[in-house]
Amino acid sequence: MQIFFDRRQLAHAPALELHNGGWAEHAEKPSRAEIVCERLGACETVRDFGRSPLARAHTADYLDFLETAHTRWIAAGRSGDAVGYTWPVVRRRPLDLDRIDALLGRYSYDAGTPITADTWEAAYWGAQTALSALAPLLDGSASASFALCRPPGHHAGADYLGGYCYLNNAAIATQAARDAGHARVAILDIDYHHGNGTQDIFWEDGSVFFASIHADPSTDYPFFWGHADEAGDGAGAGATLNLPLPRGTKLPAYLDALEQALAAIAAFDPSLLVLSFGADTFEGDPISHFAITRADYATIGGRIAAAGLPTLIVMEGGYAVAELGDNVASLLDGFTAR
Ligand code: OKP
Ligand code: ZN
Repeated sequence: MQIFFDRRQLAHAPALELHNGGWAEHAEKPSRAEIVCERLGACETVRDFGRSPLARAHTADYLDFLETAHTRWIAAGRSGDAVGYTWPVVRRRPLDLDRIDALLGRYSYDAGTPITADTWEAAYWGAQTALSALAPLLDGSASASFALCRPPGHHAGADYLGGYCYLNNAAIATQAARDAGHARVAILDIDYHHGNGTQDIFWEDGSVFFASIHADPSTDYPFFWGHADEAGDGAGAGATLNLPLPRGTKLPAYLDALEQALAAIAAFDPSLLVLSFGADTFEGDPISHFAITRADYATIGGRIAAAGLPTLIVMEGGYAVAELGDNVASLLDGFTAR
């Protein structure tokens, strides 16, 4: 399997996140990607597809905000990472505000996702990593590839960041595949957390099927999205499938959900699968509560490969850094062995 990685993604290193009422060391560390890269060995060079494929999944004003936010933060006399503190919830309307704190509130939904001086650079190359890994699938020279993306993307919507995510790598690649002629693309999100940003981007899009297996949002982040009754709207009605599972879930119940997701994807009959892969379902993950083992990832990878679709695997979460390389290798080995 071809593996794509770009070291410019490592520059993003937020110091702290607001966690259970205090500022804690940020869980989404550069070493996550470094350790996976070391474990997997040689990586393909990432190409620059420019800004236009990003603007197919995100709004132009959001991209401008993300690119300039930290500069504006410094210009406002601040230091360190930029984080919002006021979010427009009640009777929101499209006010044209200039103050950086207002913009942070407008373009984000949580306080766990700081913007550093290097966030744009890292996120930009994360998106290019996904697009580069998609390329061999589009020209038919490969049937599967792995985009080692960081920071993750699946919580980022068309015009907002959140959940450690800034640019939605999987959504950008999915839309690029649509634009390259794939009539129907399926996204399977197996990160521990619901991929609310991806779901939102394709909510009314009947040409993209979004299936997600994740921790029940009644108990886990992101709380407000990922409930079983969320199924899409308009032309996308029925093209979203949410399979929330309880804390403590082990492989057998997980595989039942996976079979359900894969059956729905098969019925949708896509020509490409994008797998949003978070290894935070791991039993030893510090911020999550499933009980998937390293060996289980090979089983899961094999089962997904059996769907027989050209597959772009995009890295999302996974915070047990010491075990992350082995867990990712296990899923990729299980996928290719099939
Ligand atoms: C990103 B991905 C407070 C808890 C917020 C955010 C989890 C984001 C996970 N700091 N947790 O889906 O792995
Ligand atoms: Zn996650």
